[in-house]
Amino acid sequence: MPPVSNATFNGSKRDRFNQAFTIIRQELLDEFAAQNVPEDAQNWYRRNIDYNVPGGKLNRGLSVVDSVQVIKGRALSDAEYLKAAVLGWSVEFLQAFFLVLDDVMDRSLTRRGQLCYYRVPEVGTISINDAVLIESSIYFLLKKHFRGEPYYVDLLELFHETTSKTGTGQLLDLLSAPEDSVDLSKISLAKFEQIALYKTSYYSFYLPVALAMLLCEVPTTYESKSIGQQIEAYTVAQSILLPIGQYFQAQDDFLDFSGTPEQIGKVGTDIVDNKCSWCINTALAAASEEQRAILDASYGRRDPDAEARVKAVFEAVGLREKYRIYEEEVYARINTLIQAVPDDEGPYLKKKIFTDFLDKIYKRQK
Ligand code: DMA
Ligand code: MG
Ligand code: MG
Ligand code: MG
Repeated sequence: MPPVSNATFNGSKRDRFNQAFTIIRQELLDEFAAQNVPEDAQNWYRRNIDYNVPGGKLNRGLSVVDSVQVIKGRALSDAEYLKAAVLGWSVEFLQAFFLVLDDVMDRSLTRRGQLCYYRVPEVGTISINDAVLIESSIYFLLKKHFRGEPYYVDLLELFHETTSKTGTGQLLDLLSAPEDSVDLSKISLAKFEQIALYKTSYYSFYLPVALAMLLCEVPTTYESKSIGQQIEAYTVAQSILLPIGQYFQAQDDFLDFSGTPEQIGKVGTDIVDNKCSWCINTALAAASEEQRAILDASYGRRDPDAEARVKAVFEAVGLREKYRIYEEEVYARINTLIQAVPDDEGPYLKKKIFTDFLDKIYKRQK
């Protein structure tokens, strides 16, 4: 492999991003080996990365690169591309870190079309430590590629704060879904929205765009020439991206119920896990007394027949149609928010950052 400073990127958007992964992966493996650890540990670390990091849809990672290009308003040099891709892959590493642990806590079976990592026989609870190593890889990459930049501390704080928000969200998710004590009167769509905000919106939507903004050195506050107003750039970005994240989690919950494992790469567990999902809350709002009684008796039980009865109620209340209507409404509402973003020349916000990201997920089937 040529030295990183001479790396070139070519082909499709995904090809280029994967070429950056090859470089990043080798940097991590070299650094790991340089600690003089035995070969079995090196092999273990390599498999950990390869099993958990690269196999996703890459929406989050690619959005960093796409946003950088939109803000700069031009194609990137290879050196610029690598920096953007390192930040993009750092989001994918953060996602991998959370997913390895999420699957343990949710007792999930499959992820991205393969066995959940903790279910690989020789892995088991070592997956918890492997998640730590995936997370620490982020900080090695940031140091290696950004240590000399004026915004290095901002990157670190953003990753730390985002991790904290997501951990909080996972706690809210788990506390709202106790094992063996189902009480559907304790959950609500408002509760769903708060959980989704913390567990999903910050790391999946705000983080990729905020990283691109930091890389492009978008100022915290600037005077918009096009509308003659002060813009709090990161606050405006949050006001759009956080609702997109809640919409994304509603999709994730709907696909957990309606998607096939072949389609979504995972077996849905929300019903048996007693999760405060978009589906159960939307069904509760529409259920008759009889249907409510079935949900009370069957939700959150680790029993396939009980799960089937819940699914039958979801169908009977017309959940698919309610989701279709919800998706149209939320898409229109978020587009209205985006239309208020001023487009200014220079390293500033643009509507296209947000429309591109929203259109990556609108009507997604996986
Ligand atoms: C995922 O929520 C949230 C994080 C922070 C990984 P989830 O458990 O609904 O995700 P999945 O359906 O992918 O297991
Ligand atoms: Mg899960
Ligand atoms: Mg979860
Ligand atoms: Mg889910």
